[in-house]
Amino acid sequence: MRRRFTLPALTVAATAAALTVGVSPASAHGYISSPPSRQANCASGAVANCGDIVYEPQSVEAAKGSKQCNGGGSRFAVLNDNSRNWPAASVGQNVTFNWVLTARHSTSTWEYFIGNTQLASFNDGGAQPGATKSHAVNMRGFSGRQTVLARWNVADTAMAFYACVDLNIGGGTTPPTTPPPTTPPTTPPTTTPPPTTQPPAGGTWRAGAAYQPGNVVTYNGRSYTCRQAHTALAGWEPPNVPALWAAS
Ligand SMILES: [Cu+2]
Repeated sequence: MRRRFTLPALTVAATAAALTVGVSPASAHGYISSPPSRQANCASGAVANCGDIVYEPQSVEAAKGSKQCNGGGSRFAVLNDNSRNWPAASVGQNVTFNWVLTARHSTSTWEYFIGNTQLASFNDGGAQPGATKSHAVNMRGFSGRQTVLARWNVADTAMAFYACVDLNIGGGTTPPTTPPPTTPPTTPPTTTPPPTTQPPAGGTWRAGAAYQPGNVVTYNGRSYTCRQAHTALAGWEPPNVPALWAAS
């Protein structure tokens, strides 16, 4: 997507998106789905009363260089609130972070921090990522409850995407099991975008299909309702992308 002079336009679009159902694909970007980031925990309903982030966990975009969970932008300040009871995923010293990218911006680097310590940096040299991205990151001896800040630095804009992941780090050498995909919502969002027409009968989710809000699909035996218009890609399976699909 072209982003050279779209900051005011983006703000308007994001505001409009917040006021209407669903979210414009133009404001879709990416976030860490597992271990669940703070925005993923909001989108899944694991943490309540998060505000608009529940509709667009992929949209935590702000200028590069921030150490705040919301990137220091004007939106989503709830993500910085350490007094929230953020669930902490139990992990070992090696953690695989899995991103879901709803827009695949060419990328300079992916960075991971605990406090001021940079745990890892991955340089993509301007390449365009796929629909998902995974990084194995060593916790460098940090233990106990910690918050990892991840930054996805876009190559051709001044912006980055931010995700904070709360972890409970064990000290052992046992490699961690791969965390499961973000769990479906246990409680519905406070305001579910109402479909304007009756959802069609559910077919099986498939990559390449175009979906509209209200469409119902089945995937691995569960049904999901589309929350945002999009064309499905491999890696965007409904359980992976709560921004796009709500479990029924
Ligand atoms: Cu984007």
